[in-house]
Amino acid sequence: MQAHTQTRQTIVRLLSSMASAREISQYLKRFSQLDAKRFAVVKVGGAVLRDDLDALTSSLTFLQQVGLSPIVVHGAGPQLDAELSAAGIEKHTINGLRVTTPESLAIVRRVFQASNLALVEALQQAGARATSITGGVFEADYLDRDTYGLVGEIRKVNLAPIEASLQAGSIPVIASLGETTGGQILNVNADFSANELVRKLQPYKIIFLTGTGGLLDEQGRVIDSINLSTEYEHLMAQEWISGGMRLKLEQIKALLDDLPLTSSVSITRPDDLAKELFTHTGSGTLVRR
Ligand code: X2W
Repeated sequence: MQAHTQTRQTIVRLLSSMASAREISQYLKRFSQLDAKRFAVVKVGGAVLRDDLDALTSSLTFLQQVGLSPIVVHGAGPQLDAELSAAGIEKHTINGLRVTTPESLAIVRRVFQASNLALVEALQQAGARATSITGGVFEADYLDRDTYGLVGEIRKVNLAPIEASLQAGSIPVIASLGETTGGQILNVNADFSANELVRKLQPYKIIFLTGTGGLLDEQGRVIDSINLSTEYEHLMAQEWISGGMRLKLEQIKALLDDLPLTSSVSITRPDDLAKELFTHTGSGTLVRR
């Protein structure tokens, strides 16, 4: 208990360099009052696992040290590209989704498991408690078997493994694999998994960790904040908005439409996670409606 208090004090001191202690304390208090499973869902892309594991691990460990366990859902896109290519399997995507054959699914499962364990082990080595969850959460159906093969669309989210992990004071680290009621494992896009988990949990913060650190404007600078109710139409009408960003904004809007007004989406880089959560200025792009 004392160690916990000391950690909190150290953190408040450390963060004071970027914001007032009062500001940070207000956020800590607000987050601590939430039901543990409604604090934050953090989506981690495979590129972040590959390129920024240290910063990711420190940021997540820090949150646990202040008594806040985020729920982590991760992808493994670049890792899958590399392993499938090494096995001589050519990449084929339709609408950004990987067409998945029985042969590639075996690799997809193995790579998801390895990526999941790499994060869990890094967290444990940093002194955090983390639980590996590679199944049992996402009940899925074939999205469109003829087009995509063994790719899933989530039908139901089972919270039991997540709740057990949080109750044990451990960060749930969830791989984006689905399973049909018949027991067939399916490959699921990690943004879709994160979104469905968020719809079920209705968390206060939804954080997408990326290498870019936010949504970028015409000059390639991170956009601080977007208020969807006043800016969405205007932004979507801009020529400079890339296809990827357009898609991301559409998904975020659809997601926020299903959440309470108090929920917000942040896109930031792992190193800036604490700053985004505990300061008024934040770090990446904050999206509200
Ligand atoms: C994705 C799952 C991994 C993923 C794939 O096979 O690449 C489908 O496309 P990132 O790193 O978050 O992009 N699944 C069906 O989404 O990883």
